Amino acid sequence: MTFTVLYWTFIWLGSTYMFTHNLPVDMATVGPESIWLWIGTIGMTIGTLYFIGRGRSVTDRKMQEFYIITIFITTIAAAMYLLMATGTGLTTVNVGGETLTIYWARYADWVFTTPLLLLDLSLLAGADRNTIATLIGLDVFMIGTGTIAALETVGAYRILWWGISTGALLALLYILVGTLSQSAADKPAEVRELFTTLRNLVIALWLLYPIVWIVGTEGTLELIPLYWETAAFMVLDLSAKVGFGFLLLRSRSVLERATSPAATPA
Ligand code: RET
Repeated sequence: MTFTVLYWTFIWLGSTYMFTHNLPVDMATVGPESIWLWIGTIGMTIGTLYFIGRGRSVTDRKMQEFYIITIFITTIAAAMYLLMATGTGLTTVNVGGETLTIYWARYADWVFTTPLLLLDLSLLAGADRNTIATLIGLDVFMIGTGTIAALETVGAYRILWWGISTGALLALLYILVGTLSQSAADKPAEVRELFTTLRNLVIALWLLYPIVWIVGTEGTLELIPLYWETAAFMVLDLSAKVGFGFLLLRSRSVLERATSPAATPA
């Protein structure tokens, strides 16, 4: 709540300043793809309210961690989707004489929400601190270099940064399949099953992001237009955040088992 109030206060102050001082406001405007951005905003908001509703009666502090993390994930995404739908969260980048519309707010969303998703998964697996730090470090590096790719003005360098970012994604997924799965192997059967489901969901969905990026506007190939690219990212984001959170928080007994210190393999 405090976060949301502070956030929108800053946005409001910033835009008021820009308009009253007649500063050059970016000329990028939202096109018909705004329909998907509004659906994203509403979907993330419903997800947030649902998780808050479910989490209200949870008293165990360890279990609360999963709720707090997941609620932050969809709250941040709802705010960033609103920023995109209302036309602030985008800019234009000139690449070889061609003007691309880039929704920068996606990266502002992902740089916070993807580490939080990995934290949820790591807590479920009972990972150690080094594994969590490596995963989150690789993830922030992936989104950071992905942001450079999106804002780069030389076409070949865009692809180069995309490659670097994709390399970080592959390394990250390798750790999910290796070290993190090994940590989860010590957990009771239901916890292991939930971990495997969520891990596979992450692998399948996250691999689609660089593909949508490269075949969409950002990859300059524009095999799919901005309209459909925005729709694809919205479906991916809702599945990777609300779908993931729903599966994670669905069974209280599994979370109880995951957090109980006496948890031993069945
Ligand atoms: C970019 C472009 C550069 C190459 C790679 C990317 C990966 C992005 C990912 C985003 C995941 C977002 C999620 C959001 C949650 O809703 C930045 C698209 C590798 C993996 C899970």
